Amino acid sequence: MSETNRQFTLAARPKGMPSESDFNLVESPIPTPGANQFVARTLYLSVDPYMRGRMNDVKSYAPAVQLGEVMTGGTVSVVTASNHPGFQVGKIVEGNLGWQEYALSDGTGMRIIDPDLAPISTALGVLGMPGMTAYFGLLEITNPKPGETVVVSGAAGAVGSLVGQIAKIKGCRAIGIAGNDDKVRHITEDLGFDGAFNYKTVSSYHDELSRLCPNGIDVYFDNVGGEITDTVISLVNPRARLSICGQISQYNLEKPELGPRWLTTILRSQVRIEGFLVFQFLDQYETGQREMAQWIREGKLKYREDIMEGFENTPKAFIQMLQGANTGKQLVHVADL
Ligand code: NAP
Ligand code: FER
Repeated sequence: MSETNRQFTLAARPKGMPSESDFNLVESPIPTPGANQFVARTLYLSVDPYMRGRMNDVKSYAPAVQLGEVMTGGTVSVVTASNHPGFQVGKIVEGNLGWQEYALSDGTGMRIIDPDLAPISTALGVLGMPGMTAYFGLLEITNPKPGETVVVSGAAGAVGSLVGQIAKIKGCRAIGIAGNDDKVRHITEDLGFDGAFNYKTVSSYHDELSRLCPNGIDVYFDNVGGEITDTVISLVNPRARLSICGQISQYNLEKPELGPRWLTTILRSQVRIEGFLVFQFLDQYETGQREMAQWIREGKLKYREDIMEGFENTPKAFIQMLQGANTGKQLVHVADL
């Protein structure tokens, strides 16, 4: 075991797409726990689109990461030293301990994971924040009915790949939009989506969506925003429901993009658009996790993890995820148990 802790701190606030120089790799002593504290060693780190927002100096649902501060992020870790009665040495814990190899915690926001129930990495993916986003963002926000057509953008990613499969479980027709041909093949052939297209190579979003959704669009799960979403909205059925989960096409823009005015369509078609933050469903996570785990056991729900090896590659994993290199949930493997 190394004697020093390594951490990634925020070095600069990016303009546009982040670069590796926006992060500093710093070394510090491994912390020692005080009263009612424990130290945990990171095993897996999650890199997520929301982290791009935390790098900006703007107030949102959570405070920005300050320059020089350790980057925020979800982790699965093992307790290595403890003065906390609830978190004994050897326990596997999930929480937000940030981009570092060792972290000090008083247990706030941490939960103990049972490694016998599922691979521990799933606590950051299908049975963690992205999984709950797909589950509640689809089922609670849009209430999809059998026979309806559900379109999801960002369809091969951590959230989107689950949304399409949950739609299928509910008896819907699932159509995905993703950024390369392998992703399109994966979601249709491996995950059972009814159709999909590569938004980077088609000549018309409108023509592809019309072809794949002959009965129109009843539900849209939006991970990306921008022109893809504008086009979906032009094709929605009366009483369609739109779940606004993410707008990743906008996160790295230096100037806000202007789009068409579609509120008349929304009015005439009596469409409901609702944004959500997964944390609003925190008190229902257990239900979601139980049902998702059951679907996995029954073979109805598949998940993929894209794992980058080595703590030092965390910024690279993050940037590549923003650029679309991942299929399924992007993780960083930091250490073995
Ligand atoms: P992810 O989909 O696994 O990874 C991000 C993906 O976004 C990339 O793989 C890339 O795939 C796609 N992308 C990047 N730039 C794009 C662009 N300009 N246009 C279209 N697609 C682009 O990430 P995730 O964790 O599952 O998150 C998906 C979305 O959900 C994000 O917008 C995120 O912010 C949001 N989210 C929201 C909540 C909430 O509480 N509301 C919680 C979790 C996540 P392609 O190859 O397809 O381009
Ligand atoms: C996310 C994207 C955006 C997310 C949260 C937000 C939890 C919230 C943004 C804001 O409050 O500005 O992926 O995940």
